[in-house]
Amino acid sequence: MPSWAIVPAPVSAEAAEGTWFTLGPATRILTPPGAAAAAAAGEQLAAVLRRSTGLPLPVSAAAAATPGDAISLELTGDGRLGEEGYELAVTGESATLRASRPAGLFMGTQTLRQLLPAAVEAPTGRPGPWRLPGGRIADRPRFAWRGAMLDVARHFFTVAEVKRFIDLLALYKLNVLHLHLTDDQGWRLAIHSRPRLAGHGGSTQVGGGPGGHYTQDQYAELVAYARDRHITVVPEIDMPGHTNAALASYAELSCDGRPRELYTGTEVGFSSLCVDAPATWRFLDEVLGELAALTPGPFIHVGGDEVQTLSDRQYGSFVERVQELVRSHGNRAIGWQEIAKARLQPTTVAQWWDPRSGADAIRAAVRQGTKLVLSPAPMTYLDMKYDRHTDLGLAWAGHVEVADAYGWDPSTVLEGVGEDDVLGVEAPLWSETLRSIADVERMTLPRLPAVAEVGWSPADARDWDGFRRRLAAHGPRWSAMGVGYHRSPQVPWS
Ligand code: NGO
Repeated sequence: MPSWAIVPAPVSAEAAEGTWFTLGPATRILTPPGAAAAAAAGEQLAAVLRRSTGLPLPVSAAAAATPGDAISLELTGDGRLGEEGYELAVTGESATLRASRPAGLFMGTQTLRQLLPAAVEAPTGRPGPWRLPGGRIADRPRFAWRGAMLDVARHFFTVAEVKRFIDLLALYKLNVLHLHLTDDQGWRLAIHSRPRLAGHGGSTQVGGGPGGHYTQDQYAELVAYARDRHITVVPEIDMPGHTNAALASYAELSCDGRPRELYTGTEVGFSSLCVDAPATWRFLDEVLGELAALTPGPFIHVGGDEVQTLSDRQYGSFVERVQELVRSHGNRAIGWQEIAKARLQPTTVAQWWDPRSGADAIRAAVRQGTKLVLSPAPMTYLDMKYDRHTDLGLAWAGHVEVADAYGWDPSTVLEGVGEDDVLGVEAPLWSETLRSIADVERMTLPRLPAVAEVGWSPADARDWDGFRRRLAAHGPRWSAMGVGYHRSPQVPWS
C-alpha cells in the first residue's frame, strides 16, 4: 500500500512512482452528461478546491472520452462498483474517477481531497503546488451503515453547527447522521400539532441554558444538506423513557396527569410516558406522522433505552406497538439494544451499545433475523474521556483512546454475531458535558475517523500502526478547515 494518508483505507491502492498530475489554470472538472447528482459531486469538489487553490476549475458535462488536464467523473452505466464504490486513476495528464452511482463518485471525491496537500482544505488562498500522486485505487465499503450520532438534546447545536459536523462525516465517507432529537432535558424539533414540545420542552438544556429547537424548515434544510453529501439523517425520538421534556409540555402523557418540571440535570431512567394511556398513542401517532413526512430515509429511531419504571410486559408491548406505528407511517424502526427484549419485526434494527448487559436477548433477536448497528460504548462512544486528563466527557464505559476506537472488528466483537448480522457501525456523541461545537469537535477528532475505517475498510487493509501514521497527516487538514481536535499521544502528529 502506498504511503498515502487516505482514511478510511481503500480496498486497494497502487502508486505510479514519480508520476504527478498537477492542477493548473486550465484544469477542468468534467461530469457525466445528463446526470444531475453526479454533476453535483463535481460542483462540490470544485467548491472545496477553488477556495484554497484560487484556480477556476470550471465544471462541465464531458463531451467525449477522457481528455487531458481534467478531473473526469464518469458513471459506468452498470452496477459493477456497487452503490458507493469507485475507482480512481491518476496519470500525468488527468484524474479519472469512475463509479456506478453518484454516491460512489461523491465517495471518490473525498479520496481525491485527501490525496491533495492538507492546505487544500483552507477557506482562503494558499500557495500550492496542487499535485495528485499518480496511481490507481479501487474501493468500496465493507458495511452499508456507517454513522455518527449527535445528541442535540442535552445541549442544543444550531443548524450551522450541525452542518460543520456533517462536513466531517462526509470527509470520512460516513453515510448516516443519527440525530438524538429529544431527551429529558430538551425537545429539539417543532411539531405543529404539539407546539409546547419545542416551545416549552425545548426551552432549556443541561445546566439550565436557553436550549433551542429546529423549525421544520430548518430541520428539512439539515436533511437536504446531508442528502447532498449522500448522508441519510436518522431522527430519534427517545421513548418511552428519556421523555421528561415531553412530560413537562403535556400533562396527559403522565399516568398521574400532572405536568413535570423541566429538567436540567444528568440522571437517567426516571421518566416514562404513560404507556397504556390512549393520550400517549394519539401523541405518538401525531409526532411520528409529522416526523415521517420530514424523513426521506427509511429509518426512524425510537430510542427505547434505560427504562426503569415499567414492567417487562409493559415495556415489551410498548415496543411492539410503536414499531407497528412506525411501519404504519411508512418507515422502519431502529431502537437501542433494549428493544431486543420485545418481539421485533424482521425489518426492525437494534443498536448495540452496552456490553455490560443484554447480550443474550440480542443473540436471540439475531437468531430471529434482527440486524444490528454496532455502537459498543467502550470503543465507539465519542463522549467517553480519552484518558484521565480529558476535561470533557464521561467515563462510565472507561476511557476510549484512539486505539480502542480502532482496534475491534464488527464480525467478532460480540459472540454469536457474525458479519451478515451486522448492518454497520455508528459512533454516538452524547452531549451532557459538551457546551459548544468546539467541544464536539475535540471529542470527535481523531476518534471518528477510526470508527469510519472500522466500518468502511476490509479487515485485511487495516493495521494500527499504518492507521496512526495516516491519521497524523489529517491534523494539518483539520487545522486548515478550522476544526479543533484532541492531540492524542497515540498518534505521531508532526
Ligand atoms: C447511554 C444513555 C444516554 C447517555 C449516554 C452517555 C444510551 C443509549 N443511553 O447510552 O442517555 O447520554 O449513555 O454516555
